Amino acid sequence: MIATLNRIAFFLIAAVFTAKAQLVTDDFNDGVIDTSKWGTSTFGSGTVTEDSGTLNLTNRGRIVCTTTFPLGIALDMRVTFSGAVSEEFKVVLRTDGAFGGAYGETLNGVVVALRPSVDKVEIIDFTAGGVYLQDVPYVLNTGLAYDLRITDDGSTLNVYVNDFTTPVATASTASNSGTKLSVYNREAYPPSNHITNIDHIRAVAYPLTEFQTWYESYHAGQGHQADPDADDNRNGLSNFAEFAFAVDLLSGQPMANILQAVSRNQLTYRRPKGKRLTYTLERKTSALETTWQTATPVTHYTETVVDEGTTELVQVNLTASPIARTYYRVRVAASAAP
Ligand SMILES: [Ca+2]
Ligand SMILES: [Ca+2]
Ligand SMILES: [Ca+2]
Repeated sequence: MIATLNRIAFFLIAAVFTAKAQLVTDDFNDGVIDTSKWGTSTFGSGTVTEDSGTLNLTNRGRIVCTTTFPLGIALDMRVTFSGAVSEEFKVVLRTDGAFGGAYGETLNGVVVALRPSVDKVEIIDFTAGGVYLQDVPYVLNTGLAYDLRITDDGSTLNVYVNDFTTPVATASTASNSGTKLSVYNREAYPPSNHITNIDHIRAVAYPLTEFQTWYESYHAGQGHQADPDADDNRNGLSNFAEFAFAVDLLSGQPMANILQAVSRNQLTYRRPKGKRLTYTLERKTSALETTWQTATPVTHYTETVVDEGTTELVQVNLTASPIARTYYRVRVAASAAP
């Protein structure tokens, strides 16, 4: 991503760095349970396997994510029930991950239960002693894949199944027993095997970040899975960079239209207004230098910001003595907070 001027004066490079937004992601495709992400355990005749591209919980197979989660998370996964119908599948948030009691179930946390045996979706507060917060009818068939989304802002939980616009169940509770996430089958025993196949599991902090919300505005329901480092429209600019430089995600633009050298001594770029983004002008005077230096205001440049409504145009006027080749780039980073 290099833009050059006539009669080479300087090069312009925009570089974007951002932390991965996803707390955990797994597609279970390599046939080996990733122990850096999942702790597994069983009760009774349960098993946990990774096979045929999914994680498979048979009878009371259980997993606990090794990640420490913030209080608010959004969790996506694809769930398919196979084997015997009598099945209760549980996702536990706000838990310490401990199992116990006579049936080896979660000891605490807020549970989202899918129950094909009775065609219900439930939200149960185990921290409060097993209080049913929601208990709604929902047909769950064996052999069909269900896209499950749970959003938890630390107070209100929404459970979506296939449709990410209208929740199937909603409940609020302040209960909080820990920073872990566990997933398990309740059915513990044969004669028939009760199997839940899990795929495409992803968790992100919730509420969504500004970047994810922006992504959602182009792809309804997909903001949770927005990958800042991906290049959806393959124009050489990461999705996050398109957000940070106020580019239309769908149409895209070449780099030269984003960070522009309007003259030998001025470059401009556009950015969205009012976002928690930090822009830093950096420079180096030789392509052989491996490190960039932060440009110093006044000494190296002055800046004029033109208000354009929802965006602003930043005019960077370079004040350093012209050197045949000085390289500039704008680095942008998102603040940790949304
Ligand atoms: Ca794996
Ligand atoms: Ca898979
Ligand atoms: Ca792109």
